Amino acid sequence: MARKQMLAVLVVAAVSMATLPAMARATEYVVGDDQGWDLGVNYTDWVQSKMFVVGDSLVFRYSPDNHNVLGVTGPAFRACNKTSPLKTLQSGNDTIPLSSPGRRWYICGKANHCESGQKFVITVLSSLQPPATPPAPTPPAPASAPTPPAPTPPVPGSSNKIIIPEYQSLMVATVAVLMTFII
Ligand SMILES: [Cu+2]
Repeated sequence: MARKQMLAVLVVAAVSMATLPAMARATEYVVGDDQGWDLGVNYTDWVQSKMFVVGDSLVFRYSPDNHNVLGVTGPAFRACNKTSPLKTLQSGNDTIPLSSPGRRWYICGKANHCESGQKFVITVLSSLQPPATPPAPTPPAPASAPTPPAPTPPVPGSSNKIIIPEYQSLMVATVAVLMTFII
């Protein structure tokens, strides 16, 4: 097969991998999965394995006698401030469409549930492509440097984790193969 044809096939494959998952995807995430929206569920763990994209939705399932859902601002989230939520849901089976990119904060407004950990924050992406790649870790100072680097204090609330989906690894592999043809 001619090299150019080979290249064309690879380009088509790469473009398909980049666009197909984005078009096919519109996921309904049941908050807490089988455990639902309740006390004693680690929502930080639940969020960590997910990637939220515009078009997806959150489904909150809970006993409306015991819980509710408040959509709040970042500061209200951190302080568990329930006095002026942006949105209040209390049916026990609430769906929230994620219609725009950005951060969303949810807490339970009952008793001290928020303080007990019934809360989570998500970042909704505009597409499957992450908005930015995480910065590469700074290499340590060379051994010849006489002074050690000054310790940097951890920045609170800066854990803006970006998950790179599997298909992007495939993309990278495909591009690598492409490069061998071009070079
Ligand atoms: Cu609650």
